[in-house]
Amino acid sequence: MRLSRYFLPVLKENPAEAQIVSHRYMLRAGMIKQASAGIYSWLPMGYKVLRRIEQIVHEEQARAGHLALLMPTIQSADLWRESGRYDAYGEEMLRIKDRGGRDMLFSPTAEELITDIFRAHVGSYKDLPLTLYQIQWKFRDETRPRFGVMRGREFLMKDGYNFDVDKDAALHAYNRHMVSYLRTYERMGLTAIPMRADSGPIGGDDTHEFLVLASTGESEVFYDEAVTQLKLGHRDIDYTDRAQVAAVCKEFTTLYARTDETHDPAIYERDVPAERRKVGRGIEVGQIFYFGTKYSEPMGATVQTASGEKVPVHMGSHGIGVSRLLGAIIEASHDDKGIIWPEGVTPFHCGIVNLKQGDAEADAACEAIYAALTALGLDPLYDDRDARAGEKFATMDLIGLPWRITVGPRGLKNGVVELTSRRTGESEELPPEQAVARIAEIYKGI
Ligand code: P5A
Repeated sequence: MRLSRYFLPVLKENPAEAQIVSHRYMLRAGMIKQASAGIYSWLPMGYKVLRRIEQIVHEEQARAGHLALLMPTIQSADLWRESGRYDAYGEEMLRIKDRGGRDMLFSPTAEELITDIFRAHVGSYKDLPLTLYQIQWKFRDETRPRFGVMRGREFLMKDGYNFDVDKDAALHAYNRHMVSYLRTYERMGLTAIPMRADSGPIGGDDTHEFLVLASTGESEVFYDEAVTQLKLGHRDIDYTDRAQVAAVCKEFTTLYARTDETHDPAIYERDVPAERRKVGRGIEVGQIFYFGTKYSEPMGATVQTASGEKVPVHMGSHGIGVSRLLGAIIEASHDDKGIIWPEGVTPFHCGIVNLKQGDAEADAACEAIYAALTALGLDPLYDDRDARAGEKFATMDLIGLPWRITVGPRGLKNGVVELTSRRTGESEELPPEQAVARIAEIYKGI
């Protein structure tokens, strides 16, 4: 993409309404625009990152054997009356009447709708295990929408639902989600710590939240410092192997890590050596639940077991805050000049800065680098504007592309361009072809 043809409405001034850094940078980098309280339009670069995040979620869900579908945002109140949640959900639910006076709602979550799909089409244990998920907009009329996409009213969620014949199988689904979520967040450059949590209006006793440590997080967290060192890495995990998956979960949940809802000072002091006891704040980027037959029983979603018995199906649900993740990633990865995108989610793989637009040699070198990167399947952003070098650097730093190739007449005289890491600020001079090869190498396998 050429910046002169792109729509990147960068703001020079700090927007007064933004209280935290991710909100400030998302507005300044022209990624989002508020439409009304807690509701945003996604401008091209913001939308691009959102889609990158969605893609990683889809890839990791497919790896775990889960199937994507899409359900409507507007649902009938009748289904929610069957589960008993229509009255229980409260003010957060946006209630709507259609022209016929029927009660409708904008889905804050979709346990009822998925249970209705299940009961209509599945009746035998032979069709299980089954996990269906979607990435779809949700609406929750939060009392205090704030911090931009972090706590929106309309927000994008990945919501998944597992159906299993008994509790053991459903707990394997729970564990499988935990492991696949760990991999999902790691690919986005995040350390998200599973912490035992409260289940709230979704229900059930078994639930973990995934928290990214950040001083601006909304939850207070208590953890063993050693938990921040755990990594899944490139381990090859067989998601159908119950023992293997359970062992990984044990590894990630044995050390103490709790939110203020579940914190137990006595256990904390007993189990964590004093020098490793940490208190901080965290951003909740996901939550998984096992709630058994809470929905299947009242809604009559049953399966026939191998012995011919008809039993309510065992379920859980699992959510990732897809739009919230943009804010969480920026909170975890930025400096005072702007965003620093992890390679896994960056909107463009690298920037190309032409220090002297209009200089025949510099223009030709930039064009050649742009063409070479594009031919390798990479997506560069070429700042081809007729602007001062300082302005170009400031824009690149703000929008946070992890790599920048700087091209100017002086370097070209010696046959070199400059390759700069946004994260470390370190630069290296090398011939243009080598700069291209290095970028290609960096993104191999990401
Ligand atoms: C799990 C999927 C559920 O709703 N039902 C279906 C279960 N879980 S949850 O924890 O309530 O939400 C899942 C994740 O969505 C994000 N989230 C939000 N993101 C932005 N703005 C909001 N107002 C908001 N509310 C929830 C969180 O990341 C949460 O973990």
